[in-house]
Order: sequence, then structure tokens, then C-alpha cells
Amino acid sequence: MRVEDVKSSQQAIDLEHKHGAHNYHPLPAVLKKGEGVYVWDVEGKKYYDFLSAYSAVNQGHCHPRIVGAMTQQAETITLTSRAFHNNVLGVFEKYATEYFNFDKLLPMNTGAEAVETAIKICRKWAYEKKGIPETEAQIVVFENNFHGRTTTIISFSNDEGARKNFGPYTPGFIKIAYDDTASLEKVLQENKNIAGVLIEPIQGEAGVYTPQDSFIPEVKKLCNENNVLFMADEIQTGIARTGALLAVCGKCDCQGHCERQATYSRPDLLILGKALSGGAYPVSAVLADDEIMEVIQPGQHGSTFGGNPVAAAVAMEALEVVKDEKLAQNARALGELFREELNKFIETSTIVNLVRGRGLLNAIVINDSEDSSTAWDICMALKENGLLAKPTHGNIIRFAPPLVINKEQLLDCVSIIKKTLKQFEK
Ligand code: IF1
Repeated sequence: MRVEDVKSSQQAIDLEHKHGAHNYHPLPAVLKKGEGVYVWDVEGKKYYDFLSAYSAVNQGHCHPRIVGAMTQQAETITLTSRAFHNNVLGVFEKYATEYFNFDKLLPMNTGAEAVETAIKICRKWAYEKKGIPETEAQIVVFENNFHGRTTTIISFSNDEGARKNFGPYTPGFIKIAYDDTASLEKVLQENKNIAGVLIEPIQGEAGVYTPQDSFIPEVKKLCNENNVLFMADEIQTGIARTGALLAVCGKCDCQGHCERQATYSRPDLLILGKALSGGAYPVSAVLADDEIMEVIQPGQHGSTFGGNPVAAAVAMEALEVVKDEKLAQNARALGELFREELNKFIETSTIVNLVRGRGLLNAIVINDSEDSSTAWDICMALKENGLLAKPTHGNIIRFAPPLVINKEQLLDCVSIIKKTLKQFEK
């Protein structure tokens, strides 16, 4: 069978169902083409993409510059492994470390791998630099976190679906309440073996749960005071999504120079993935300064594909596009417009309780019980009306279009969303 033989969406869905593991429950949209903010299904229906592959496609689908960089590199050399050097990796590392203002970068592929990498660096730093007794290091994490799907990462998840029957679990994590500085203060006081704090600046999977503006700076401050590494998982929030280059920049309007802003909560370990490649290729990375990154020496960590020349070429172009097209500013301006428009709607709505988020990472909370199918039904209706979005836990719908969306398109989407929600008013 060939891909050309797939003539209908139903046929594609049936194939996946029969031959693939059932580890997802996707909306029944079978996409075959993407360009900018648009995707098309097998039948040729056109949609606005309001998920952006969970914020990986910030630069828009099939960005010609990113695709160009990828194909050009793919035709030259794709993989060397790190047993040898390649002529692209160092150029990318120089570019990305200057872009984000860190001394060094460690390249991986998926987000979960980058989180694992940060955990490993953090623990090693704790034993070799901070002097925590071996195997005793603890990492503080937060309730309702989402950092990926490896056995260690799901060990500190509190999503039963992600966790149950995958034990035994990795020890060494202390879970506390999010957006609650007092809990962090308490745990840092009580436990002298804390090596780091791993945090999402906005909790994506928890329903775009956006903390108070003071929370992240306070976490950073407490980490500093206690000689604990501040590890920011910006896999979903980073790279212009929230209207700043990084969500830890707060609401500043800089382009890769956030360190100049007083509000910047500079991480000790910055974790990036997703949009680092514009969704063209799996590329992730951890950035840190020398005194931290130097704890990793030859043979102690790595990956066959990490830092491959295609990944390096793609990521460099993807970051350049973010700057050239001023995607952080666009996300910021259009995000404000989006929330403003939806807030107007909510004033008289019985079906939506609230809209929250920052930049173009937003969500609406549906006025129905957490286990009802209303959010799913609304997403199905949005699909009919030409917009793809995905429900998340507890009757929440996430809205995260590619950041290349323009004002006219955004207002068009707002009217699709309003029109659809009206069908569900009680
Ligand atoms: C899935 C959510 C998003 C992430 C943060 C690490 C990772 C992710 C903050 C791991 C990945 C994804 C993966 C995807 C669903 C998804 C997701 F709904 F679960 F929460 F985006 F909102 N840190 N997030 O958000 O990165 O290894 O996947 O490259 O189906 O698991 P990865």
C-alpha cells in the first residue's frame, strides 16, 4: 500500500486503529498539508491550526526558510553521530548560546530527553559542586506538572493516566503546590539535600495555568538564596509563544536580550524543545553556563541523533525566523487582542467561565463538569467550522495558533470561536 492509496480520512483513521498502538485519542482530522497558520485534510477541507502541534509549529507550517535549511542539509550529510564532529553543530551552538545568552548548549532530540538531561546535570552538579551526599539529591517539582513521558519523568507526575502501572517509580523528587511561594520556602528550609527546582513558567497540560506575575521571580530568588539550581522547562512556553522570547522573561518585549530586563528570571538550566525546530524536526537542548555544564564530561551523556547536522541547521534557521519575523511581539499583541475579544464574549456567556494565558498560549475554561464531554464536543464543532483545537484536562480548550498569524486571521478565528460557542450556550 502507498500513501497515495489513502483516499479518505476514514480510511486513514481505520489504518491507524488497526495497525497502531492506541496511545492517543485524536480529533478525527486527518491532515495532509500545512502552510503557515493553515492545514488541510485528506478531503481538502482547510482549517486554522489552533494547536500548532502543542506549540512546536510557532513559525508556521512548512516555513519555507526552515524547510529550505532542512532539505539543503539533508542533501549534504544527515548524521555523523558524535563519534565524529560535523561542520554545523558548533555553528549552531555558537548561534544559540549567543541568542539565549548562556555559555554552553547540550543538544538532544525530544523534550523529555532534554528534561532528563537537565535532571542529570542538576544531580551531578549537586554531588560534585554543592557537596550533597551521593544518591541523596532531591529535585523539587510542582503539582500538575507535565515534563514528558519517560519513566523518571512520569514518576513525579500526578496524572494517573500518565503514571499508573508504569512503576516502580524513580525516587528523588519532592512535589509541592504550584504558584505558592510559601510551600517552596518551607521545603527549602526543611531539606538540605535539594539540588534543583524544575518548573514550567506556565503549566501547559494543567490547562495553561498561568501563575501570578510574582511567582517565577520569587522561585528564582529562593533558588539563588539556597544554592539550588533553577531549571525552567520552556519546551512549550519558550521561543516567543507567550509574547516574550522566554516565559521567564515575564512580559518584556526584547528579542533575545532578556538578560537586560529587571524582570528576567534567568534559569540556571534552560530546557528547550518543540519550536526550537519550528516543528520540522525533533530538536531539543539544555543551556547552562560553564560552571554547571562542565560537570558533564566525555562518555557521561549523549544521544545518537543529538546535535546532528540537520537538527543544527534547522534549529538555527528556526530561531532566526523568530527574530526576523518579530514573532514574540506579534504573539504579545495578538494574544492581548484575543483575550480582550473573548473576555467581551464571556461577559454574556453561560458556556465559558474564563479565558487565561499569555501571548498566544491561551485556554478557555468551559462551564460544565470536569468529566463531561462538552469541551470535546465544542472542539468537534470548531472543526466543522474550520478551526482545530484540542481539549485538555477538566473541560479546558487550549488555543495556540502559529505565531505567524496576522490580525485579520486572528479576528476571523475569534468569530469562528464565538459562533461555535454560541451553539453551546445553555
Ligand atoms: C504528548 C500536554 C502539551 C511539555 C513540557 C516537556 C515535554 C512537553 C512543558 C515533553 C510535551 C506535549 C507532549 C504531548 C502532549 C503535550 C502537551 F498536553 F501533554 F501537556 F504540549 F501541552 N515539557 N508536551 O509540554 O516533550 O518529549 O513530547 O518532545 O502527547 O505527550 P516531548
